[in-house]
Amino acid sequence: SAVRIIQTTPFDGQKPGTSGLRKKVKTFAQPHYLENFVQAIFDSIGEVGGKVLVLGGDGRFHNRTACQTILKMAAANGFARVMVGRGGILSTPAASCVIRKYRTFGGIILSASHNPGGPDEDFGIKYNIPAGGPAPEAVTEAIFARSKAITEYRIQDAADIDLDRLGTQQLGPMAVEVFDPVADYAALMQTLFDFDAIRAAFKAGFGMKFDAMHAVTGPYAKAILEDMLDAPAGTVMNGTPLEDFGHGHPDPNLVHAHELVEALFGPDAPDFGAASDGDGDRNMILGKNFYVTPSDSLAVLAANATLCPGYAGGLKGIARSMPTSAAPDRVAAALGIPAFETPTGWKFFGTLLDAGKATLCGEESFGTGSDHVREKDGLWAVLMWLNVLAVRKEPVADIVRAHWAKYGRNVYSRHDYEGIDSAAANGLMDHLRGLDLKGKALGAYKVAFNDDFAYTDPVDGSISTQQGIRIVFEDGSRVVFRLSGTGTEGATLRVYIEQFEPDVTKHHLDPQEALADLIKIARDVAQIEARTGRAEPTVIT
Ligand code: VG1
Ligand code: CO
Repeated sequence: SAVRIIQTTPFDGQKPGTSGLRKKVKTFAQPHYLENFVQAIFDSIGEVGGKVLVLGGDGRFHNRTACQTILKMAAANGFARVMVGRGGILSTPAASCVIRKYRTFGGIILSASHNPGGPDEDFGIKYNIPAGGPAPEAVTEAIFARSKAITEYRIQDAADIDLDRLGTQQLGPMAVEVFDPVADYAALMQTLFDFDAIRAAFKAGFGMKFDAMHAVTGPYAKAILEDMLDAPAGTVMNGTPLEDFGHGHPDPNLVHAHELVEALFGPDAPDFGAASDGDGDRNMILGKNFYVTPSDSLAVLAANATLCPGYAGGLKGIARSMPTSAAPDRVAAALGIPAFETPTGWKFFGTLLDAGKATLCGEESFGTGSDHVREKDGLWAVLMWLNVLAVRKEPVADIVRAHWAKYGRNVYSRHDYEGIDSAAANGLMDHLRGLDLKGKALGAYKVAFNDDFAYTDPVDGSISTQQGIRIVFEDGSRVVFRLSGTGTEGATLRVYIEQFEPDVTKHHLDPQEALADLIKIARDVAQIEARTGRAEPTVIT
């Protein structure tokens, strides 16, 4: 078979966002669109000749087609071998695991994560570096720059690979190894958690529901929870990956994971509920009639980490994204270990993990993870909770309430205004950026400072600016404003609201009530309704 060199011209807007390039399927399906971006990746990451690449995705519509194209391009660009998950399936954390385990030259992950899938919905692609994590900004900038100058791409003239047949096949001069996407990941989980204790808990009647939301974690959750840990059949709901996620929105939050939420807040609620997103890197944790915010989840896991074999030696540090609540910082202080505050997006945790400065990381957006891989990891978080619950034998709600009683509660909520006009959104951010609020009163709160968050990476010194507007009050409460970098339609404004509550008699309050004054301040100061026409957010988490 021969290599074909195809002439092409650049597309506008192939700039990776918070987590890779995400666009409508229709955009990706245009002739040369995917090819240009893939060639831009191969041109930007150094010599690829003779190297091994990992490939797979969340199984959404266009996943298989894109896999075939990328395999042929990898062959034409000189890769020696590509390891592709069977059926083109590979969760984001499993991709990170496999890249690290087999020391490959990184991998390509096909996912638009929590965004809906289908012919009229979203697709996405990102490159992960040999350490296993999302490419840092220097690399994504190089890929973007290359995408603007591209004139040709290389593709092998060859038949499609059978993605469902395990084993090695030949594609021109390159080997394609179709592998079981679950095995390596499941083996890693076994080294971190006390499977015997979890198995014993299930045997004793501990009840759980896991909602895979028709997305990629289904096969992983069935293999680990039902087959290895003996959870009853049916513990995993919606466990078969579908190209359109069953017309759902595979975002594990109180709004989109409603089937699970109804089960956990219903009359026969099991002890524990969890869900993951399209590509398996997010998690939502529920107890019987109880919702654990992602920020609290990170804090509770950090405080209980030594109950798990993989973390029995203690934690080196805890890292969280800036909009995530400071609950994990309180645990870090109590443990006498450092706490790090990074911009939004998992790529910013990579250097801290590589340098051994942090062991656990998390984001308020249902992302939790550790140094076992370089991505956030939904099922890992669920297993860590299971390990803690199996050892402590207390309800989720009691564990979290006891945590608040000890450390105080960082009352927290995020309000999203989705699909607003981009110009209005940018205008709103410019307006906030122009304010000087220091020392001023907003309602009953006095502003300590306001800024646009900038970050200097403590390991490599790289600087990232304009990472979100913070208004921080003298009592430590704050409101934060960001525009989403993962959406594909208009703009999404995210407003993060946090207040510390040391008084245990107020810990039972609904965050929307407890934060009502700050929520109003945030809306007023940003002029949200006047600028966007929206009186209320579309999603509250
Ligand atoms: C969102 C979240 C962010 C997360 C990112 C990728 O980004 O806020 O915390 O890292 O999604 O998650 P944004 O820019 O839309 O706020 V995933 O599971 O979509 O890969
Ligand atoms: Co995701």
